[in-house]
Amino acid sequence: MGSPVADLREWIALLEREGELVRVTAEVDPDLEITEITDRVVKTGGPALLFENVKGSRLPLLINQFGTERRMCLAFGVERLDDVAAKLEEVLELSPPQGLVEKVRKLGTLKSIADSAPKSVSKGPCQEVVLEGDAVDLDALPIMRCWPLDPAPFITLPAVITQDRETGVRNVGMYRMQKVDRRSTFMHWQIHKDGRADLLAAPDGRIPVAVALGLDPVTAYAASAPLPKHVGELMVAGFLKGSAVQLVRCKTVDLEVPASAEIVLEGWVDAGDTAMEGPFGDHTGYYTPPEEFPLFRISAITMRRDAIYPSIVVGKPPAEDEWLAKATERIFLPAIRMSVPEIVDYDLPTAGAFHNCVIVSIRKRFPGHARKVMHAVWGLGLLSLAKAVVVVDADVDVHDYEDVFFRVCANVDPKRDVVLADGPLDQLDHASVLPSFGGKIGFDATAKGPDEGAREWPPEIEMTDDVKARVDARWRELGLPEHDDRRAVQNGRRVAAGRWRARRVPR
Ligand SMILES: Cc1cc2nc3c(=O)[nH]c(=O)nc-3n(C[C@H](O)[C@H](O)[C@H](O)COP(=O)(O)O)c2cc1C
Ligand SMILES: [Mn+2]
Repeated sequence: MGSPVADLREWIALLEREGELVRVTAEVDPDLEITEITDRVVKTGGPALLFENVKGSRLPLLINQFGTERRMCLAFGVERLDDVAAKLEEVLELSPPQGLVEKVRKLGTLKSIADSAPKSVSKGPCQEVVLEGDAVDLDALPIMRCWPLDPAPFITLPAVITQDRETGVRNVGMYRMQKVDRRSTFMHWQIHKDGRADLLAAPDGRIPVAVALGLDPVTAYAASAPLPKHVGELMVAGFLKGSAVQLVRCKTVDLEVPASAEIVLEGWVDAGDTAMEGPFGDHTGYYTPPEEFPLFRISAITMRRDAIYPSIVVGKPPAEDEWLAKATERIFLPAIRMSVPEIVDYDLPTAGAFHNCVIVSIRKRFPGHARKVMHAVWGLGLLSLAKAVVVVDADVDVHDYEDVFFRVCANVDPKRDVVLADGPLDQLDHASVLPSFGGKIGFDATAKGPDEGAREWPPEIEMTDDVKARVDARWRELGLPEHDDRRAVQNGRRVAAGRWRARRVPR
């Protein structure tokens, strides 16, 4: 396992070979028009698009590279995204090896971790062209204005690189950047994010920043992954790719960037240099209102001679970022199980903009166990921003929303089984009374015993196995149509999400 591609070009070539990419040669407008075209393609599960003739720019624009489960698996070089999780699980499993075979296997794992650290190299294609001073001009890039109320174009798929001044740990995050003029953008570092923390920790309130555009898909994904602050995204990218990310030193700031990037923006962010950013048509499905954010002043643009510009449109779910989020959901399950081992599986519904709602199944062992897990979720990394947590028993498939809804309706006594709490919320949430802080709700939809104040819990209806087998055998004879899964039809589009399930827990 390991990513089959080293950079964006190899990725585009792979997508093309796999019939997963369409080149569009007709001229298209980066002002709203690309959004409308892409949104239709994304919502029908269509291919990645390489717009070769974008109005006002020489650079081609790649979009919808992540838009389906299949492309996401192609990027990671796996059959199912759970295979990526399995690789991580091996690393997270800290138990000492037992026999010789296991020792050798663990040594291999340790070696692959050691080989994952990014490596410095002296030259990289991302610096074939170097533009400094007056030559810096964002107008050359085909930056999209995505939605009608957006006041300006936004760079939407960047890997923003900073460094923690105290620990030296490099951070890479994906944060939208509203274009301000030829040489500046905003930096949308939300309050809970590592990039913001790096800025706040700078003694003089000013930090160098590098932005890599056009990376191999695994490294680009890693920028969006909610890793703990001390864990380097490029290390994880190297581990998932199976080869180290190569870095070159920037021309005008003291940072390193992936050598294979298509385009790099170098510059500075000063905590005192702020203005009102937005509005922006966001992945919540609404416009986030204008808010004060720092500006990014660009000191250099470096790029490949024939650079390709990457983009993504977020908006009302489902959008292209659905699959970046689903990858995170699957990949982080082993890490979540490290701290909360009673969790069997979890699901972040796309309609909940990924963190508004968490469905989690648990092996329940003691009174109040579901509540313990709710509070654990509200204490875990960016899951702490979850508004609603629904807890079901181990035998419920969390990806089967019809079944989950059934359990909530059937098993919840609203007085006994609903938990109201409050805590930090996503900065993008518009429903809370205060920004970034507000109410949370937990539903305990597990079976409850007398130790939790329930009457005797009734048995669930299940047909006996012998009768099921008999009817299976007789089905043809009855002259009735074949039926696979009644629920699959009812769930409509969400059938696709069903294929993401980790492992079915035997009933
Ligand atoms: C397409 C896309 C756009 C995003 N835009 C932003 C953004 O503008 N601001 C932000 O704080 N997070 C944004 N995120 C989420 C962050 O990338 C994510 O929380 C990541 O973990 C941040 O990295 P960090 O944990 O190192 O700060 C975006 C994610 C995606 C997939
Ligand atoms: Mn980080």
